[in-house]
Amino acid sequence: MSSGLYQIRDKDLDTTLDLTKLRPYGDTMNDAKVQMSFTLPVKDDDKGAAAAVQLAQKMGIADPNVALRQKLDENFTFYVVYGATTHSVNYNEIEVLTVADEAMSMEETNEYIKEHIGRKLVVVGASTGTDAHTVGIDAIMNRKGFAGHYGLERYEMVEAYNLGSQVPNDEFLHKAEELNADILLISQTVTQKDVHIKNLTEFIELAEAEGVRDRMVLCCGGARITHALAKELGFDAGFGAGTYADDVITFAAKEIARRMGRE
Ligand code: B12
Repeated sequence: MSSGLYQIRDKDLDTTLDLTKLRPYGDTMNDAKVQMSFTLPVKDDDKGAAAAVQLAQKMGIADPNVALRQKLDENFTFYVVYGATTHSVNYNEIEVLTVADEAMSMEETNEYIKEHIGRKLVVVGASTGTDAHTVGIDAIMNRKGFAGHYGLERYEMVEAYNLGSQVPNDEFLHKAEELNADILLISQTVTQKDVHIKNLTEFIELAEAEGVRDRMVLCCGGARITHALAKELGFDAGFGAGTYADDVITFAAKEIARRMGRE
């Protein structure tokens, strides 16, 4: 037993965990506690707080408690609501489509490309359409990389071209063809009104119309992109939050080797 101020005894902990009825963990197993935040376009008063509570109840939150309410403007209020969800999920039945290749280090990737492909790979990336966010694609491509993972510009066996942001799909594709690209990286951050879906779909249609779809490995990424969504839209792979250059170049290099029969 700890001699500190707080003691947790085994008998205090509910150790029953049923993965067929998975619920959030707050203070004890199965207490289903969650916290959520949202803004309502109403005044910061008790009536607004009551509306936040009712909304939470309709979302399946039992005993909701407004933990914080903050006036944003005359007619906008921000709420943090705490409570227990009445829902659960069957964890055992969940299947997720993910990129199967386990990321290699930069050195391993360079060796892999030398050995299995025998030449540098040309990678062209951009944030396309109307999307002005560059930090994501820079994190993947810039020499210094992101969170201790070097970007593709630093890879000996990669020739990387980062075209920046708001690059129209046709311009992006034509530049990629001109550079004889092996791998295309498209970043999409804004998803309002499904603009990313429209833009990515337009890109695939364009690539197919120009007959280059199968000549390149097409990857897209962004905080709200999943591998499943990317596949559904016709891309070879999709990468979400927390991706590093290692992840995407491992997949793309192995995919090219697979296509060449040199895995
Ligand atoms: C910085 C920022 C901006 C800056 C961008 C500056 C720049 N040069 O990029 C500025 C101020 C310009 C901006 C503008 C806008 N923004 Co903004 N912005 C952000 C912010 C704060 C951070 C985004 C970021 O840089 N993340 C860090 C990077 C490293 O993460 P990432 O992009 O997810 O990238 C990682 C992965 O996703 C992945 N990845 C990304 N792309 C790719 C591509 C490939 C191929 C691969 C393999 C991997 C990959 O790898 C990266 C590293 O792990 C977010 C809020 C937030 N906290 O996330 C809002 C946010 C993204 N912005 C948002 C919005 C709405 C806008 C505007 C539309 C606002 C407006 N009304 O004008 C405009 C966009 C205008 C336009 N035409 O695009 C919304 C998007 C909501 C949505 N789902 O659509 C957010 C989420 C804010 C919010 N909560 O509302 N923004």
